[in-house]
Amino acid sequence: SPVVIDDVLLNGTTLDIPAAEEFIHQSMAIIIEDAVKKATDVREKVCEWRSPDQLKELLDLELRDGGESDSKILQRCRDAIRYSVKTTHPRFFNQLYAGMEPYSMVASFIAEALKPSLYTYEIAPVFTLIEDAVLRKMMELIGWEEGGDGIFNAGGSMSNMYAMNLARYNHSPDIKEFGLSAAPRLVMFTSQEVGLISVGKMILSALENKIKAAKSEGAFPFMVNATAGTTVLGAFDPIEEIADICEKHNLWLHVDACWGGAALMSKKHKHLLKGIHRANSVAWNPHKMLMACLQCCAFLVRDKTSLQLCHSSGASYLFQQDKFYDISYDTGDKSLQCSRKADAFKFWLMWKALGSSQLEERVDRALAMARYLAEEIKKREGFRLLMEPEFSNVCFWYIPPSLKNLPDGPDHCNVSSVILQVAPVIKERMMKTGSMMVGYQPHGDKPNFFRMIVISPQVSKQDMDFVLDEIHRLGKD
Ligand code: ABU
Repeated sequence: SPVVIDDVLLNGTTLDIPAAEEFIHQSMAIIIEDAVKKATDVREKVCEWRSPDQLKELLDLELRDGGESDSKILQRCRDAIRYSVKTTHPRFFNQLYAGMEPYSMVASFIAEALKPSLYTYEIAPVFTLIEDAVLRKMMELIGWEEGGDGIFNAGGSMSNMYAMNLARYNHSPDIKEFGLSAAPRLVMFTSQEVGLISVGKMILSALENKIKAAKSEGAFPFMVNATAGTTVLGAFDPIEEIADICEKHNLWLHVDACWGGAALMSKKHKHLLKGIHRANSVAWNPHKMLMACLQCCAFLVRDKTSLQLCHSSGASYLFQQDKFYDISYDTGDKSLQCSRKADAFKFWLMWKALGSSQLEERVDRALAMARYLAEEIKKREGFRLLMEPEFSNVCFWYIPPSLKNLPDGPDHCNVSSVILQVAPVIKERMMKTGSMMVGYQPHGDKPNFFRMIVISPQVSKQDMDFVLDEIHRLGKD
């Protein structure tokens, strides 16, 4: 039958620029008022808590055949902001990120408006060069004098997966062509904080013993993951000594510095990562302590060719070899993703605006604030510090007056198991009043404790005092 094409569909629709402009202006006004000014105002709530069922009803989530008016859509924008957690609020201490970073936010907006994808230079010339410049500067801070390679990607776990891929490829390159059947039984080692073969906080003798034991069982150790700033305790593995062991046994050393990498900006605190220049690869997330907008995650590798060799598949629809420009700038063939956002731009623009000196101050300030909080905890009745903070994670129990005479528990953290119930109850109360957000968790043999993460320079010691007063207020009955 003859092909029939509806002529109306061939006319195209013109974007109504004045209407789009008006809509964008109005939504920007809402963003500035509600998602920037109100969201960072200490007098406002950190969250307006609703249960999933209440929220489903409030948001009217169903997608229908007909579209809605702009005024209705603007109301939907207001509602989305209203019921979201304000992670930029000065009383948000729940995650490994916090605080408002206006330069980075503007960079996000620009990147979203332009919709680049960083697989080829032809699609993202500016952002490709910016990514390259940011990666080079990060490598300089790590101490790789000869440079290296790297890629911004979709998250710290993704960076760690990149590291495992590269380490595995380095050990058994045939894997790329023949799959896992081409590999012997490979074993990697990491600290207890992140599971797998447990060696505590990377106890060096235990690490070496476990490597030898794995070899004697016929397995092939290929990688050690050292952590610089663990998620819960903020602990740092001894990288220099681990590097010695890795060199001795010819193992790939990856440093997960997603959280602690920020200390490299600080003359005072960079000793925490002593030896990181000996790592084969590093994961470092500037969206954490350095406050770039989410997400902003760099994977860096000392060897200049591994990323390309391990991942390249040479898709001919993107990476034509006969292009008219220098195709070494087509970074997508090194990546596991295809589309990739201009995340480095969010870091670059704020770095340009603040300079390294203000980033350094940001780190120093956060660690000083964490130290202040830890000292306050030691002074206050009912509060008990879990350990001296190494970084800006401050972990502690609160023991309400009603429980203070309970006998100590059998574990060495010296708290009764009744304490397990305290943090979840206080957390529920803080969420429902919206006064602040602080995380809690059990960890190993330690029952539920609070984990305060101090990041933003927009918080003061008054905010630290408020947190302790508020925990006491919410938990004292
Ligand atoms: N990448 C782990 C972050 C988890 C947290 O914010 O606690």
